[in-house]
Amino acid sequence: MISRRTMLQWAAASGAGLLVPGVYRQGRALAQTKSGLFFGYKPFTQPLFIPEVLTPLTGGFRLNPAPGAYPRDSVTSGRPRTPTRNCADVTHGIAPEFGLGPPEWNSTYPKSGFSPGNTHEQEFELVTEETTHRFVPGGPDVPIFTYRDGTKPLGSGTTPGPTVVAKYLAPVVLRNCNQLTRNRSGVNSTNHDVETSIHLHGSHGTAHADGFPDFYVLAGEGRDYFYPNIAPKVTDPVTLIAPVRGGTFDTTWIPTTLWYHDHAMDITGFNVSRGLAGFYLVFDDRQLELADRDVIPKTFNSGSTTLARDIFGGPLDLGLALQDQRFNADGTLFYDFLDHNGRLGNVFTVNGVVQPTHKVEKRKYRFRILNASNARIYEIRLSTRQKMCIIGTDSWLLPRAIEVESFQLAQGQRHDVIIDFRDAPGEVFLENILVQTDGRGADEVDPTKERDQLLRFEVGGVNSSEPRCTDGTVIRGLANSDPGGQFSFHRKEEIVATRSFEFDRSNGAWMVNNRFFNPRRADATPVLGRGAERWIFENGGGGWWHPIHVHLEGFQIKTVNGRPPRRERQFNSDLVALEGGFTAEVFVKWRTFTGPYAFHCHAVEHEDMRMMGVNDPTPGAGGSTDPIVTHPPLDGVHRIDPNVSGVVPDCTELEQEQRIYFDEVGDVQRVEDQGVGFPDCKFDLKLGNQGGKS
Ligand SMILES: [Cu+2]
Repeated sequence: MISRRTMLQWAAASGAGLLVPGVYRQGRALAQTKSGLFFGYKPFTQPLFIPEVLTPLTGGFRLNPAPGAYPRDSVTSGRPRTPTRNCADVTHGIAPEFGLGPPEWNSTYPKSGFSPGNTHEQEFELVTEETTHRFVPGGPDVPIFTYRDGTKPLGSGTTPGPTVVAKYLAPVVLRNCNQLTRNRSGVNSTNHDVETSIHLHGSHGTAHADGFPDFYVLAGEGRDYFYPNIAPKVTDPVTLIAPVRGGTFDTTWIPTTLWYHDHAMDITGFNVSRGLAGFYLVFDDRQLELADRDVIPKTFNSGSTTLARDIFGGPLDLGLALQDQRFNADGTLFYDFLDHNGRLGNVFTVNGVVQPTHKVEKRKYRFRILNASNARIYEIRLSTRQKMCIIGTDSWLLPRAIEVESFQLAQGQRHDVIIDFRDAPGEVFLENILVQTDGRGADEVDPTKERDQLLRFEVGGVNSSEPRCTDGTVIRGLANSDPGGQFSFHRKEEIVATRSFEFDRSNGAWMVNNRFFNPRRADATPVLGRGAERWIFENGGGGWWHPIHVHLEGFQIKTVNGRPPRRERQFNSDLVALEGGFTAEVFVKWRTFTGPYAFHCHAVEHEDMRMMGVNDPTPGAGGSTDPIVTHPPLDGVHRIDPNVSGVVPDCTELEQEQRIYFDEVGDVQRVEDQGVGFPDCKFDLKLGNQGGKS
């Protein structure tokens, strides 16, 4: 496997410098010059790439074997059969929540009765593969990692990957096949097996399908990701308890703008910077209604949900994934596994294209703007200083739109923005005015000079007469004051627990509450469905920025350094940017699904170097035999429950052969001993004591 650890081991063994060919090169990295020249490229002369919408499998359900019906070695052992390096051997299984009959955790499902088990409504196939990509015309063909629509030909993967368009309350199964194998034919820049794990960032989904860092899709194998596309359960206002089964959903948290990206332990930074990211959009009745009223743009009169794909992910609803890349002199992508501070690029791309241009008409567009960079933070504005109308923050719609001249995006954050090109001049640039010189964090907003122009809009046509999006335009609506409003705040009276997490540097690596990440140790075990919690994130300082992201549930930011955050960050977020020395207080509820889930710094090299914790919400046993209810927490005493995680029971030889796990005690001690990283930590430690720390 290719991993940060392997790199550290090799570097230590060779006295540094021995690194994987094609991945790390020495020498001066190529930069975008002032005049924009990059392999002779004149900026803003190539079109913006718009990912295609991922094709649902048609004609009923075509995944073979069917989700949940995998070949087993024996019925009694329940173990998946020995993998054959064939993707159809879906050895990583599916979430246990998938097969529970008509899923009571979704009381309004099934809607159509479409599936034999009423378990899901759509199937997708997504292949992870390496291919080449031209960042600029006439430039070299550069090996990148891509996601490919499984119904499309080999080698047609893209970055960003295909956009998933899903419907609220319509569960889907996405089968991912990881073709990043060592001996793959075709493009093979690493000559290594590359393990992956897909995180659906901002989703409220099962732990098995959440991209937990070592719930891998091993090279050559597959994994079924079950996405229920629900909102969390409503907490009863009197008992403060959300039911594990049945119940209704908290419409405040209906998901909207998600993105999927790699989350594999140790190598997320490598995998994401190399291309493994895509958009995942969820639509609901509210958004269809907003489209009907032209609050959000549409290409056709929606009227019916069958036209949803003309609205969402279509030409008026564009995902923009912002990245900063670094290239070697030969044009290949530069990645330094020994840089744990943060990979900062010097060439800007939008959807994998260096400084593209996009033709727009004088009308409204919806943009889902995503910071997909590893270390860079952006302050985004339009060159015209025209205001942008924010209708969503991270995964969720705002109750009412907020107009701003600029907004900040830390790594992983999104804003769902309406930009109206009416009255715009013929040329408008999307630009970044935040100055940043290294992985430590942003320096300052500089509105006057050295602006980074990311994307050029070429504006044409005649002014439309659509209604304008303005400050206060009702979007999700406030439950207590807007007719049909769906948004409400977590209340102080609901708080049942407070937890604090300090994010600190330690000998060049990164810690949470003075501990390195261990996937087999829970750092929080909140009781599922019970009230709300106050989580306090403290940045230990040193000037390092740590954008903190939690999985499973979004939170509501109450204060940053004792003050309310920016207006557009006062509602729902899944990430809070902590500048050096900053402290943030957020309210969060843990509902519906048991863990484990990660929470971590989204400066991806920090995350890879272990600035991550495990949150393992548990409903507690309570005498129930329900596999969901009886799941014991990952509290450092209990081992991970295979019924919940979908991993193989008792860490069997299969998993040992694949070297997924490592000894908890051995690993943590070695990390601490070594100071930086884990050069002596091997994957082939004896595994008998896994999870047995007391
Ligand atoms: Cu960090």
